Amino acid sequence: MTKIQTIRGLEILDSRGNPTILVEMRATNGKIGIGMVPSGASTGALEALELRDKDPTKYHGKGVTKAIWNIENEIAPELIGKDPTDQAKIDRIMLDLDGTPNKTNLGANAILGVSLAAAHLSAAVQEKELFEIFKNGPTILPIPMLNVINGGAHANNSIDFQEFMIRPIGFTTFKERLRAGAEIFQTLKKILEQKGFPTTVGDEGGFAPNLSSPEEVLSLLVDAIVDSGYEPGTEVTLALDCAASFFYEDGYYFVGKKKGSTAKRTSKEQVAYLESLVETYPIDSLEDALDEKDWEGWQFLTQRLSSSVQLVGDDLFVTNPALLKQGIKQNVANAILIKPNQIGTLTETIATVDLAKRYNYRTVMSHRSGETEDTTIADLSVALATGQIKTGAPDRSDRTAKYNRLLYIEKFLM
Ligand code: 2PG
Ligand code: MG
Repeated sequence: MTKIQTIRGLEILDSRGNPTILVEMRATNGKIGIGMVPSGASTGALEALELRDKDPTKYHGKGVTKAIWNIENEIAPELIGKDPTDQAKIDRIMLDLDGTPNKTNLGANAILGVSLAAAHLSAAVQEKELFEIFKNGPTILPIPMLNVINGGAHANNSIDFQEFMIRPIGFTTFKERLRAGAEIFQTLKKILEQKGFPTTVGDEGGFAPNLSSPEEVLSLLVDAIVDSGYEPGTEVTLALDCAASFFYEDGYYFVGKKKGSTAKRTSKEQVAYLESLVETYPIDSLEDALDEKDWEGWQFLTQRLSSSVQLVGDDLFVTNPALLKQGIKQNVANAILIKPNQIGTLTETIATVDLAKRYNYRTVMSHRSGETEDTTIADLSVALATGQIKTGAPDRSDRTAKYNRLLYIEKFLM
């Protein structure tokens, strides 16, 4: 049997220029698997722990050498000699070794790096594509959700909502979906230029102009869809990630926080406002529409909107099966964002997708705002048939790497 021979970690940079982890796992037959770990900016409070050095003299405290030490000195001795194709066992050994609910001993970034490297090594050892080793039913190419205007914690502009996405739903192939998205993105750039706005981009590659309100952004997006020759609502819809925790404080949703306004809404008023947006614009998906602690508000939101809109829990569920179970029980949301680094292992990530599907919650595979050239989530979206993926705008290599991998899978591998 081929066995794991070495596991090594390396401090690399993510797309924001902050340190993150690369893990290399080698097998006795010479095959190599490499995984790279992403990092969020608008993180949910209950996410598994991202271990940082907190040494102010290096990388402003964001170094990850302790996590790498854990990989090479705590995790590696337990995994060397084991079967690299047994993902569940590898992940289980790490979970037991860590022994905490939120991976606070070893760090979820250390654990996920190894989990990802093991998956890639498993594919290499079996001479299979990555998506093939995880598939447990029919595979499908996802609908991309392209984040074309960035705000919130992802851009230094005046917009409070974090992500304005386009969803090319009316096409049969991934290639056509991505082409529509890329065309609309280029049209949007022209419209912004014509109106005198800068077309510099935010953390996820979307434009980050100082637009005055969500309504102004949404109108521009509808214009960009129409001017590109597509029909809003049937061919291309809109999605928001409000990332509402960013502007929620003491039970109120602040309106125009980044512009310094102190106007605020109650939870019910915020739901009414979102309803009006959904009625006016072709929006069919709302992520983190309310704060992660506002479960009562979420129940009300779900009652009001779940029959017409996909309500995605991100910070709300943090890819955690226990929190998703609570959501299912309390009739909160109808979809879940899936981010492997929120929970820390691929085995747990897959379990959360399975649970969501069993209860008819829709699933959206997702990147983080701090990314690398690692494209594992593209393969996972196909293998687990999540149906949707969000991995930023159709520009910047950290984002297009995933979209390009999906084009490759569709053309050459399916
Ligand atoms: C989100 C993500 C990814 P971050 O909120 O959905 O777009 O952002 O990685 O900063 O949490
Ligand atoms: Mg989100």
